[in-house]
Amino acid sequence: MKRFKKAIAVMLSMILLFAFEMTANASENTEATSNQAIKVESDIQLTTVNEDVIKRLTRADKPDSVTSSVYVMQENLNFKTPETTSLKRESISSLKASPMAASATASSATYSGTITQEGGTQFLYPIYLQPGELLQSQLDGPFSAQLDYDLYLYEFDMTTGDINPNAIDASTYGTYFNNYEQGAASLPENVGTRNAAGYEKAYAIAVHAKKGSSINDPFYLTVDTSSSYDAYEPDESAFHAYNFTFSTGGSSLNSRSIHSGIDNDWYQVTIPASRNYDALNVKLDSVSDGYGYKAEVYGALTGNQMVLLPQTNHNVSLNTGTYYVRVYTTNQFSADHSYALTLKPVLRAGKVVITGYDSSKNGPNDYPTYSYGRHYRVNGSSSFTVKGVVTTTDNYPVANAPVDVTWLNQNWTESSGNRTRTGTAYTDQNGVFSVTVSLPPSTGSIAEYLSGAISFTHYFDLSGVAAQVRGTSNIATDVVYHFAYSIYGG
Ligand SMILES: [Ca+2]
Ligand SMILES: [Ca+2]
Repeated sequence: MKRFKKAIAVMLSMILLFAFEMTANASENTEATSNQAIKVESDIQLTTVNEDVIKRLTRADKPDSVTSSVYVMQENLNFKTPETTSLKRESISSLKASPMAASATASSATYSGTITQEGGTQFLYPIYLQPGELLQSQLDGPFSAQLDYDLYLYEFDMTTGDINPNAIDASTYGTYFNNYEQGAASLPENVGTRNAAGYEKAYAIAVHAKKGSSINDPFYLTVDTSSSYDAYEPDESAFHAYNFTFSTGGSSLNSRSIHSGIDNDWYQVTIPASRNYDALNVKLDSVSDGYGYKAEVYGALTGNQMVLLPQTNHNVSLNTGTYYVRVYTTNQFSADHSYALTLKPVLRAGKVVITGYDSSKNGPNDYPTYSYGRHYRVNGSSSFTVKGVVTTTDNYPVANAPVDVTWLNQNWTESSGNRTRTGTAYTDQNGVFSVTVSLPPSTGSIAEYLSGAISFTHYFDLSGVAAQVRGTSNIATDVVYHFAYSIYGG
């Protein structure tokens, strides 16, 4: 008799599971889940992964995907015959220093110019830099996909009036139009240097028409000198990106500032083939957000064309490879404000486990062993809470994962309105979810006689629970006794 009941139990369980997958999982591939064992308990060892803070940055060695003539200067610029003797000074100054930054000496100017033939160069010099000062320059435009201009930085010999032909910095992206909030544009070219000598030095900036030229499409050259900046400057282009290594729980950096309107800080991230995430959450602190700072992620195509990757709620989908994160401002800047840049992997849900239940009538510990096995028991017309955890395959908790919970009592017909109950919850930072539904009465389809000093007969149904991570094949199922009533003797 007992063996028979067990067989029925197994069969019912299978039926329940099958019904579930028809109900809760109709659109998903159920093959992987149909063999899932029914079990209540699970001992998941969660790895505690707190966000860590990066204390020190290391300069990326020559980046793999961005190849640059910074390292091998091969452009043969003609130093003797600049196209025109002067560039036109513009008064385009949409960026403003935060009031807090007013203490440091800083100056900024924007010039415009054109280049009449491919291979031509426009120079701006001399630019003087006092000991310890930082020089930054940005080239915007020309705003044409057919043109490709680059930016070079040289030392200028004040005694001879000659430019030292070995560039000390260069920015040589290929033209690629991205959609920015401010409009479509190719990533600007940025260079920078710090005067580490104990005396005044002079510099020259060159705009070089690498591909095409136009007398109608001007370029804009902004030059900025500052005496107050963070210790990692200059790092004005992806060619000088610092390595940013993040842990599974995310990593943040808060030791840097955007000290000028054209300050660009660059980080390199490497996405390995073996990983438990498909996207990266890229975020700045709220003060930086308020200043108009942006943290953008770029991929590099051939020819150093920099492609801005789309963000959804600060999440950027990434494949295996190398990417570049750019921090800059679109409005205010301040040498006194350290921005917090946080990179956090959006972990991939690998499994879901039901860890326990609760009910207003039964509490969390009501696990009778009827002849169908030891299962949680929930009374009819009671609240019913399903608790669980979503992790990666390597047991890291997955936060913000949507979990759909379905409860099914197949003794009720569809038209009764009592057959299913559903609820949804998002996992918390520990990957934990909790879904509460209100259950209908039990039909009491099963009677089990419990002999003892005082004998009872319990009436209940077998019901089932499924918890599924939405949009995935990760599903956990279980059997729960749906209790009706008990009578003395029987
Ligand atoms: Ca370029
Ligand atoms: Ca910088």
